[in-house]
Amino acid sequence: MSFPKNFLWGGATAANQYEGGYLSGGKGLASADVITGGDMHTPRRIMIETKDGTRKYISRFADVEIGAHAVIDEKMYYPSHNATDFYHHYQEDIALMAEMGFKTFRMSINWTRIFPNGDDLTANEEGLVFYDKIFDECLAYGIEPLVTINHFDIPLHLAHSIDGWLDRKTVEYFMKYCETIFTRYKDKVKYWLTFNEINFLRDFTTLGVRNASDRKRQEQAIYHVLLASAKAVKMAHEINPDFKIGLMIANIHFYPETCNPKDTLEEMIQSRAFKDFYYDVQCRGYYPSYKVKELERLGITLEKHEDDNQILLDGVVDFISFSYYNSLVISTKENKDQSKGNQLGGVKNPYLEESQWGWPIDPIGLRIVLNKLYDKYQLPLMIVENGLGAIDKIEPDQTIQDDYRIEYLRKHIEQMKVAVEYDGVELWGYTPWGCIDLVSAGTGEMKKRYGFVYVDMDDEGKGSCRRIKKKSFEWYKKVIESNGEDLSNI
Ligand code: BGP
Repeated sequence: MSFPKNFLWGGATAANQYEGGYLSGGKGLASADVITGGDMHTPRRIMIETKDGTRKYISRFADVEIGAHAVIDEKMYYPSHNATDFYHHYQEDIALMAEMGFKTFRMSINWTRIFPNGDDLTANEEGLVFYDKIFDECLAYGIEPLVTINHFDIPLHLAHSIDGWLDRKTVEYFMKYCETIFTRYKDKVKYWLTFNEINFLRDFTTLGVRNASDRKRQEQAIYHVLLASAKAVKMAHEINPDFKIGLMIANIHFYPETCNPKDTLEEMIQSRAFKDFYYDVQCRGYYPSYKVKELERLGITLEKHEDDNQILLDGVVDFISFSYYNSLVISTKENKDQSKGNQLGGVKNPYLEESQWGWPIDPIGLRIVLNKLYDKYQLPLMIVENGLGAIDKIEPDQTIQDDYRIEYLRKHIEQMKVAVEYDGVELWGYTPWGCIDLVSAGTGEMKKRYGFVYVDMDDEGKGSCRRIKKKSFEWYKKVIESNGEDLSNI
């Protein structure tokens, strides 16, 4: 058998794309609640009110003007507000996960459900009770919760009042949030991830920073996030030594376009900037030399406290988790045919097929990623996002024949298997993205679906929210039942 007996098969979600109930139970507004829907051709936007009272929409979230506030435009649809309503469907959804045989369920806690403004003196009990119910429901089925502490948002009040992560006070507010949830769920949750795709945090909606395209502001905010992540690791271990706490990075694999050394060098530079830096800090506990040199060249001196270096060292993670959807090609030549991908694009790869959203499909890339990470850091790994965003069609007999999704997942699991069985990589688990349909982060669409379970909801937020099992539901159930041995289609 290739996968270990206790392999964590499951699925993954995020509060702002799945939960809804955006103001229910005392929840406060988060940055994710002010982002409109969009589609493949229309970017998601936020309405801002500038200091002189002018209101306008912007789509480059790193360019929110200093002093501006995000506001809600009542005429617009905001996907996070109801999302696919896990808030009211959690029992039904967790029962469906249990039916598939899930061993784990990756979900995130909404920071603003616990601290509605971020800087509140006391936690919101109603929010804490909500997650108590979710974890109890999971545990009753023997499903281990895998909790992302922060998934792509920040309390809006912190963004408006102190520019979010730019201000070191946010580290302390975040620590209070961590302490609250670590203590409260000490006996219910064992596996934690600090920040979702920490290498994608760089604008107003994720960092809460206005004018985040200013490198100094961006680097300082990221420094605070990394510090907070390290402090969270240390605190978690103090509260419960059995906690396992991991990092989470968007692992887009980069290939140099040719064997021209210039392409390989460029690939190395871009890999470092995009992801290696974040792995290095969180796995080794210090800023790597190439980053130190880069900051020096940019003339950026980070504001630090005396014991910060020790904090980073003390906060190295227990395991690595990452998302993997696609690879990209890096070239030094300009004007090449472009491909899309998870938030980033690259040069078209002639060897790969692409999804309906233009993301290259590369299962072998996943084996390469698993090996590279394990070789370099020698830490256990978890794949906490992977999957195919596709348009699903309900047939007249109410079935959904998503063979394309089965095919995508099957090919990726095959490569995981080789990495474990043949290469000896230590892999703890696999949680495909959006196991129950949810809103797309990139486009805000509903029609870009990833799930094993269809949710009746459209791009304007209309629908009954009824859950329908897709063909992949039965297939994944069989995969889990056979612990990854039987991957054949049904
Ligand atoms: C990752 C995010 C998820 C998720 C996924 C799929 O970057 O962590 O939140 O949404 O990408 O991307 P999309 O929703 O844009 O298809």
